[in-house]
Amino acid sequence: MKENESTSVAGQYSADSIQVLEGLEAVRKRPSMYIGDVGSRGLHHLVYEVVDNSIDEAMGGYCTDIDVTINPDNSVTVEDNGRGIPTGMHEKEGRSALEVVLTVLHAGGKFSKDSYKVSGGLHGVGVSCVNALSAHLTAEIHRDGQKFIQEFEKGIPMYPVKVIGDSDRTGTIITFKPDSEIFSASTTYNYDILATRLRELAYLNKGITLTLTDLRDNNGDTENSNSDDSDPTSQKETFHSELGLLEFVKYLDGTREKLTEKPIYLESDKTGIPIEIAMQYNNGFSENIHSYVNNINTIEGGTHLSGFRRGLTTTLKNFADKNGMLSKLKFEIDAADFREGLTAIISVRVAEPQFEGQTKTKLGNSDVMAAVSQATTVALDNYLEENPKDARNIIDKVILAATARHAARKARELVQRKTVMSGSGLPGKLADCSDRDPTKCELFLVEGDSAGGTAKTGRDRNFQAILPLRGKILNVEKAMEHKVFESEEIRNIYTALGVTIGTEDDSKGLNISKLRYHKVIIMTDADVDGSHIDTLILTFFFRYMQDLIKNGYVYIATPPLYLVRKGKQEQYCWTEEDRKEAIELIGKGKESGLHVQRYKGLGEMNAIQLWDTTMDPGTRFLKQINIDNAAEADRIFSMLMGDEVPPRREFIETHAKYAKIDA
Ligand code: 0RA
Repeated sequence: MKENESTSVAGQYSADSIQVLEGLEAVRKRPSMYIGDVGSRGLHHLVYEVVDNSIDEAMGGYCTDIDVTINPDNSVTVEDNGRGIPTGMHEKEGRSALEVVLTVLHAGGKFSKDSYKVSGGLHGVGVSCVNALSAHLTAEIHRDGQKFIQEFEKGIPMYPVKVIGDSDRTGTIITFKPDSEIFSASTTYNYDILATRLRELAYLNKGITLTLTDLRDNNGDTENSNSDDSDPTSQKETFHSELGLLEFVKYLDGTREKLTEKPIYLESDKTGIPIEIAMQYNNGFSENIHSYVNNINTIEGGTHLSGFRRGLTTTLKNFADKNGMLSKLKFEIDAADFREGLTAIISVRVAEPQFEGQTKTKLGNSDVMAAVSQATTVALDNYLEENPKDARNIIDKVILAATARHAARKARELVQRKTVMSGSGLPGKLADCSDRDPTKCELFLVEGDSAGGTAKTGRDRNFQAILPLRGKILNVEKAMEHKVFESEEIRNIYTALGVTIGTEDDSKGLNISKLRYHKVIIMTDADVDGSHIDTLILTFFFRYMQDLIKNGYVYIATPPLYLVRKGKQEQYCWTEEDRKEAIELIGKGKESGLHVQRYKGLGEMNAIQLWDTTMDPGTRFLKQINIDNAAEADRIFSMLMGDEVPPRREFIETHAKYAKIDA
């Protein structure tokens, strides 16, 4: 926060105005520095930024409802029933407090106590950033019995705040339209992305009611909104949680078989650091711990996560020892064994969080470690004493995990050993490329040997390598670890990629520093089987090589669905709309005389066609896989690939319009 030492009021005003313009310009020049990127993430981040301010107001106890609306023109309105941003004249700045909040970078803290605001990192850059990156922004304030309004263009006020009527309520209503000059790829909001975040916020901030309403005709799921057969129904959801993380864990673990009657839940504020934790064991094999600091998902973990792990391990170990439950065990239990099949959420509020790590999502504050560890120990100890049956189930699960891990050790070593490989140490089935610079190289994981053969012929062997996979790989969601490492297909993937794992008991010590390709492209048929294989491979990457996804190295190739041809004229089509367009263009609207070929699989294309449509970097479409929301991704994978069938059907039915289902 700047301290301005100007003497005259007028002088100060103009100096501040210049600073405002410079500030806005800085944001518009390097938007990524403030909101991460100008792609889909950055676009959605604008909404989170505005909602965060309303959440702060709610955390202070002044606001109960936050309504987010996606308007027909893809602008977004965030409305709350808080006190309303103050509209009075701000003496020192020579303009209203509202204008200061909306135009001065990091001004938020000037007026509110801002106790759990985040300094640095992605969040907490302030509404002024949203304003700077919006073609238009309207602030409507209800306060002191009046209704105020002020509008902005690219962050610059169109006029000072003015009264436009009376009001019998209080609150803030911000409507902004992202600037397409900044978000040049797309300014179309995705309902599901916003819904997932608002749901998460409802669980993280119990008691608050958040709603999401989509007023667009087609709910934003197509870029070309000119189709006239769109369904004009609006979509609306309400998110509210009375029990907070307790309900969040139930939601995330909905389809898994639980080991305890209900989640273990704790809330504590003993050390001045508010801590909320919910955890539940299931009979699965993965560890799903999600941690948050001031509502931000700390995907790189940090001191709060370490504290939780330490508390969990020592408490369970002491309890088991004390009750003689480990006496029969002939080997050491590893810390990871205490977390197999555990779903947990840790949420802490830290006044001055220090964020470290590559993506600034790793908490560094050292005092948080002991606070979380202690809170975990106290709550877990009580729970185990009071629920002996659950305690027995948990310890049995830990012993099972330890035994399986012990057995898996050999299998893990198999991955590292050069058994199924050719002289080069690479899998015999791999057709490698000649370039050795990983940043230039691509590996295609191809469904089936026959398509693999076509891809080998069609590729550019300088930088494209091919690894054919035999049909469906193992469903790792349902398999114990040693089965995974015993699978030949999966071992081939490890060795082809040059990715290694710790052969010690901590199997998750993934090492991708020798990764041989920075694009790993899954290429399967454009049918139901192909989608299933995509999901199986993605599940494997998500559970065993998550760093690959996080670094943006994983892609899905998109082969075309049709070829429309007449004489020498031909056009490949990826969607139904493409096909209609091609018929319009080549056949002048008539299908007679046209040859329309439906591609059911990669095998129907020859090598040249496969290169032209799916492999040539100049013309192909690659879908990059990213994890927008780790908790939701975890839930979806457990549901799609786990053993409970009914929820899977429900998911496919409700998402049928997204799923590619063959007629
Ligand atoms: C500063 C002071 C006061 C309220 C707010 C900020 C405020 C900001 C936002 C942003 C979105 N919704 C908001 N609601 C409130 C209140 C000061 C007072 O009334 O004493």
